[in-house]
Amino acid sequence: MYVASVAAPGSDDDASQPAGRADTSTPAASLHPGSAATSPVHVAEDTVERPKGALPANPIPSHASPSPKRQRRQSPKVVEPLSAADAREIAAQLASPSGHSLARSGVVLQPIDSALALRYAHVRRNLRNHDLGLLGFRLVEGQDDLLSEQEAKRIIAFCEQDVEWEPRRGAKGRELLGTQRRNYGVSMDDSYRIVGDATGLPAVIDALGSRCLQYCQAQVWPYSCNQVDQVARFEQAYIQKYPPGAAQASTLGFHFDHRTAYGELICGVTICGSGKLLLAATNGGEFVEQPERTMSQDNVHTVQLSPRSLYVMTGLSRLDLRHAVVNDDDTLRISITFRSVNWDQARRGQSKRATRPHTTDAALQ
Ligand SMILES: O=C(O)CCC(=O)C(=O)O
Repeated sequence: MYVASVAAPGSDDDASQPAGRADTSTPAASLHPGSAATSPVHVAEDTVERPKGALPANPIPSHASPSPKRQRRQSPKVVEPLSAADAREIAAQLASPSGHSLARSGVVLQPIDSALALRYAHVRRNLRNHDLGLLGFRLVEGQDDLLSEQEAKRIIAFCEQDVEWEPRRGAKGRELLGTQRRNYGVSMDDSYRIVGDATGLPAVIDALGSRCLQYCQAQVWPYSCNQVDQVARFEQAYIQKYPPGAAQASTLGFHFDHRTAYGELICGVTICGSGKLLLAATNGGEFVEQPERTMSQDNVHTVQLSPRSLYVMTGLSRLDLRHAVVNDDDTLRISITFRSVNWDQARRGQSKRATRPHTTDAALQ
């Protein structure tokens, strides 16, 4: 059992809190079962020594009649840990059409029963200490058959020769200086709406995407909402370069990959370099401002990425948490993000504007 200070769902846990802002809610317990904080916290009685007969300076102890708000903060409640069944239930609600719209407005926990909402709110506030596996996330490292060193070199050589790199674009098409990206396959406009049809991926990129998909389809994904084995192929490969050093351009701000236009399964491969993937229920932006501070927050989970690793997002890590990237290493990072497309959904918001590769940041919903 865990003990947490209780906040009304949708308050300090609200998804609208920016990552750069410290989470001021202070849970009274860690997530480690069996720690000292696993039993309810007792507020100490008045222990100040007074001369015999003297009244306390304030005869009414300050905690005797707290305001309802204070009372709520001061009385910790026992919070059960999030179970596998809970994680699946919340993810399933999010994947349903109404759950999705609730997620967009940041009140995802409202319709879920309150005990479950409380457990999940606790997880979101303490994501740093939480097992992301339960939220449908997986990191795969050291799998040469997915991406060998030789193959990585081939992909880098292909990118260097063939790729027309361009900067990402932020609000109103503004170029985000120092950023570099290239999109293959399904095209997007800067608002992340799909433009036109699939065009296919270059063979060397497609081969990597197929291996990632095959790998995923050979695994069990108990916390995904949609069947991973129903994904036919990845139709988009989005390549990005992150210069070293945690400068602004070495980061990608918190965002969702569009949650209806793209399939639930997202595969991210670090072709070279390393860096960090951040997950949080938080607001987005074009860059991660103050990366160190952001990564030290309790509500942010940071995953160290190694060269040639693959991360996979499904379930809550995909549908409820935003992700961001920080390359705070001293080498260039090149990544490829593979996505499948839900064509019915994607066409609904299809843009009539001119075709232009998208910016991932514009995917903020
Ligand atoms: O570089 C990465 O691994 C992440 C890229 C990403 O989040 C995106 O393209 O949406």
